[in-house]
Order: sequence, then structure tokens, then C-alpha cells
Amino acid sequence: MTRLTQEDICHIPSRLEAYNQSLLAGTGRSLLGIACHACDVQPQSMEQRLAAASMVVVPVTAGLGIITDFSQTVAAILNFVGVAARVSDKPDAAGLAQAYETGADAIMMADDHTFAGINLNTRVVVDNAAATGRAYAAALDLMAGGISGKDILVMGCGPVGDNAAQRLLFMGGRITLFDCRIPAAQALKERLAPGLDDSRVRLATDLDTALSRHLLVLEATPSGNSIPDNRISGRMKVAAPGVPLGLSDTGCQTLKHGLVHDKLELGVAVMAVSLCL
Ligand code: PYL
Repeated sequence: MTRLTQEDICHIPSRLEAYNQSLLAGTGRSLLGIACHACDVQPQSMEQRLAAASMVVVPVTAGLGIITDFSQTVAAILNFVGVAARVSDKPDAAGLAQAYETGADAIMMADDHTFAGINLNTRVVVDNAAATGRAYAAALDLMAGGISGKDILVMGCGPVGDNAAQRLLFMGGRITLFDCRIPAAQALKERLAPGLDDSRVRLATDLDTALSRHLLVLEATPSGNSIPDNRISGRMKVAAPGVPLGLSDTGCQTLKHGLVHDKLELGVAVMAVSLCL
């Protein structure tokens, strides 16, 4: 998992409305709408639940420590999707205690390895990597006008790619897995398709060939140049949770609204909906 930097996230709150408009243009849904699609719920039924929920984001000093603006950015995304969210005055245990004492319905906190959301009433726990995988599978489904029966290339078989692949299979997709660590791709195939026939889950050994054969791509790698310009066409749809983004500025311009990428927004929105189901 790539550790975000203040530069990655400091502009997110001020650009949320513009990002929401770009999601509408590319998927037909808003940030909340995509999150609801990822969780199989209707936005209308979620709006009241989100508005009634109070959430506290607790900064965590463990490990490499606090990322400036991280907690404030998570709270801004939660507020944008309708949740009453705030950052605790203190980090770590004191912040967690304050959340409980002030009657928060849920908390969110992230160390160097896990970004978790916890509903303090229902004990529901949601992990950001799982939420992000579901979010981007949902975004690709919407960009593609439905992915059932269609071929998707999943690049990156870590926690985000794994969860995205599960969701794409659940929605009827036929996936080809690629990871530069071949054992990781093989292990994920075994986990995903112990009983499924090979037509639903395949392995790609050569990325360039796989890219030449797929118009639907879910890019979940930490590589900054995973999809070269010569493999991008205006007909492709790319859902890219990978940080940093695996496409050049030229590649992004070629895709136009056929690309969804952000550093935190979609994953946090799915975490919020998941905690209020
Ligand atoms: C959750 C993000 C998504 C991509 N990379 C993940 C990351 O940067 N994790 C580290 C988060 C550390 C937060 C720090 C704080 O400010 O509370 N402990």
C-alpha cells in the first residue's frame, strides 16, 4: 500500500464538488451514488441514515505518524456524502475515548497498515482496501454500462485488486489477473475460482498482450506508469485505485471521462455507506 502524502490529499476537500461532477459525467452517478452501487443499496434509502450518523476520525501517531491533512480530508469526504463528521481533538487512545464519550456512532482511524471504520453501535467493521476495491469495481461497471459477461483486466493482486476482482466476478465479469509478482496472481486465482471454470478467471503472463486485448481495465498497482500511452484508446474504460496513478497526462486525456481515479474519495464513501447499512 502506498503511503499518501500531504500533497496527495491537501486539495481534495476544495475539489470535491468538481470531482463529483466528473464522476457524474463518467459514470452517470455521484460519489454517493457510486458508493451505494458498490453496496447494492439505493441512494434515497441511505441519505437519511448518513445524515443521522455522527462519525469521528481519530488521527493515529503510530509508526510513521500523522499525515498532515489526512484526518481532516477523510472528515471532509464524509461530510460531503452527508455524514456529520469531525476530527477528534486528540490522537490515538485519547481520541478514541473522546469519540465514545461524545456518543459518536462510528470512528475511522488509520495506521501505516490498516485504515478501518468501526460502527460503535453495531460493531460493523469496514476496511478501506476492501471498500476501495468494491468502489472501483462499481465505477467500472457503471462506466461500461454493465460488466456482466464482459472481459476485464485486473492489474495488481494486492488487497484492493483482490476485492475488486471478487466484486467484478460477483457482477458477472470475466476477469484476467495480472501481477508482476506471478505467485500473487496465481494465489488470487486459486482463491477466487476454486470451483469456477477457467473461462471466468484467467491469468495474464504478458501485460502488453493483455492490455492489447482488453477495453475494460481495473488498475490497482503502485506503479506510476503501468499502462503505456500506446496501449490506451478512447474506447477503453479504466478504473484506477492504484496510487500513484498508472497513466501519463496524455493517457488521461485520451481516456477523458473513461477514467476514474482518486486517492481517498471513493473508498471513504463506500466505508461510510457500509457503516450505515
Ligand atoms: C489509507 C491510504 C490509502 C492509500 N494509502 C493509505 C495510507 O496512506 N495509509 C497511511 C495512513 C496513515 C494515517 C496517519 C494519520 O494521519 O492518522 N496515521
